[in-house]
Amino acid sequence: AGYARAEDGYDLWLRYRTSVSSSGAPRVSPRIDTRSSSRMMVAAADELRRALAGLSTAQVAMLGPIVVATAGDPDVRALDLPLALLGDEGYLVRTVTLARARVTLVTANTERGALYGSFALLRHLYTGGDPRRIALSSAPRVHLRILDHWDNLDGSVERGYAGQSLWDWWTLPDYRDPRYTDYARANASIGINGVVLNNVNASADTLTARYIAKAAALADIFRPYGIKVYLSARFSAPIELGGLASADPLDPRVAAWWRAKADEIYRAIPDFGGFLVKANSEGQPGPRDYHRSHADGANMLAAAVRPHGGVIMWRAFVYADTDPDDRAKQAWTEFKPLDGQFADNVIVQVKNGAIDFQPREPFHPLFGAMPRTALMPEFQITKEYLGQATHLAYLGPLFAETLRADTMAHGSGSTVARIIDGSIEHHRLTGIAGVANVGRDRDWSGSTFNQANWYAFGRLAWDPALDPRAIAREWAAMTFAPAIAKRVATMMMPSREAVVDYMTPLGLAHLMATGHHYGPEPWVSGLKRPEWNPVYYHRADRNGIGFDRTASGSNAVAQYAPALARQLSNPATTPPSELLWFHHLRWDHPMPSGRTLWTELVQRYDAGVAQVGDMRRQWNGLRPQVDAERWEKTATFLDIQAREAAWWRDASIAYWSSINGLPLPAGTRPPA
Ligand code: GCW
Repeated sequence: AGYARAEDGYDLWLRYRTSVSSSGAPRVSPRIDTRSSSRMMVAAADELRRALAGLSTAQVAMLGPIVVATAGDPDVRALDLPLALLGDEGYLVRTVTLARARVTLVTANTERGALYGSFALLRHLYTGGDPRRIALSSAPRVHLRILDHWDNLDGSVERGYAGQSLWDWWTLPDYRDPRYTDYARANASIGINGVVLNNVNASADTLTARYIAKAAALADIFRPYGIKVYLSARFSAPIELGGLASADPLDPRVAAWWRAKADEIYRAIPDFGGFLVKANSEGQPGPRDYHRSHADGANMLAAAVRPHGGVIMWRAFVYADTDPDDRAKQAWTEFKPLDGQFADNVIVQVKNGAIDFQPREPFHPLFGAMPRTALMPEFQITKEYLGQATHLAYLGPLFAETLRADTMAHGSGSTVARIIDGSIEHHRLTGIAGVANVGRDRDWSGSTFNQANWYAFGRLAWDPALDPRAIAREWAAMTFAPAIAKRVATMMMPSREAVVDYMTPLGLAHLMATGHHYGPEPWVSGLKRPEWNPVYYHRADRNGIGFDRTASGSNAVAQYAPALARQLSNPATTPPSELLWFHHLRWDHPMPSGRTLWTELVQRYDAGVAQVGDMRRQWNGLRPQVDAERWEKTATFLDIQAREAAWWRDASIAYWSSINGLPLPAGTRPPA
């Protein structure tokens, strides 16, 4: 006994301590009765035991014995609880009287629901909830809640900023790093039930027997935590691995190769989830290489996994060299005509916005536009365009903004959330994906606050209606301590808007440096393809700035429902936050604030920089309540962010003024 554990962030939000100084050392053993010895129920019991060791003796006494039992248990049946609406993943946790004793009951229709209920109980207790009167109940609104890893077989991670891939392909399948289990615990705690192991820019080797065995080992570790494994499939694998002359989806030999491949995978992984496919985008092979449609390609694969209950997640991120007048229009142009043509075990995966995971994008026009096709949104948890490893940007508000956006496609109130959870279009298959920000760093995500984005993604995938501030508080209570949760959440909430402001305010987008996307390069103009250049996106000249996507320009607004398209066609009825995404306006365009566009733009950059200074000060105030190791790292990262926010502002303003020749608005500090 008696050495201080390093606070290196490894435990994520599963620290199980009620304050920063409490030790988590076992004090009393609560009674835990799981009534089943399945691997899943053993996992639940282990978690409860581990976690309850962090509570005080008094708290454990108030909780009473914990009973984890499914609906079929005679004791549970006798209580006649409202379990019908919980489906096969929901849970109910209640203080009840069983055989004359007060107990905390965790119940559900399935063991998986009971596992989620166990984590919900722990969340309740470690966010300051009362152990005596517990009444929790929830069921997920979305079925497939998936993390997409962009992990390569050589251990690198595309757009990963938290170290090498978690998967050690060299030592798998034999060595089962305990870390894989901790990863599964973290995911199960927030309801994630699927993991795509490899990059969408996929190597065909993933589908060889060697790698299938490795994937099977991971699937086996994840199974007790309710997590299925999926693989990204390279569309041309029948050529590379099968020696066929083509990968034409309508060629029966190609279909037969995929059927045999699926059979082989399911022999090793009986509950394999299915394939994720990036086709005909950024140079990836696909059905268009054979003049077939995306539906032809997806349906051929869907037929291969169908006998086993698998699904195909087919990406709509098509970004091809087809001389686009507006890159934002490509996905809709290619996919909208295919509505109704996809098999019912295909779900089309659509990025939250039409370009590419920018700090802010209007919601993707495909949501609401394909009522006869199951669609799942794809968010990026890793912050490719939002300061990568170091900048603090809490993405809860970004995810929620898309989910709450009103497509108006089926009347007002047809939000993206209600499209994708099936409540409007009645799809059986529903899903939501996030590109993981997890790697081999001790703290998994590269920084403590990046962990919050993994957490928030999982919580919003479970229930897209959750409030991002409440999620931030929950996370902060478990990650630090309930006593400071509110202050930490207050610091987190404006952080994403700060990034928008100092990088790409008022609807600007894609002004990041070429290739790595870190830092400002709005001036780049010489790259081969027009839409590789930032100048393509901002279109600034002496007179004005912004991308005209109305009828006088690319008319991308016409891809939205008519009522919304009308609003977005007029600058006066376009939200200022999306103004320059949809409109090219004069520098002296009057803004609702009364300022000119130029003055407002400069003011936004300043506001972003100021907000970072604010966060830094708030973090100083939290120093006494946070352990030294996590406090120092965050403080240093905030210093980096403060410096780079100013870099973004100064570089951007200097560039814009070199174009418009306008003086800096009064009250602005000139770039240092
Ligand atoms: O965001 C862009 C990234 C690519 C990525 C691509 C995609 C996996 O810059 O690195 O490739 O999108 O989503 O397919």
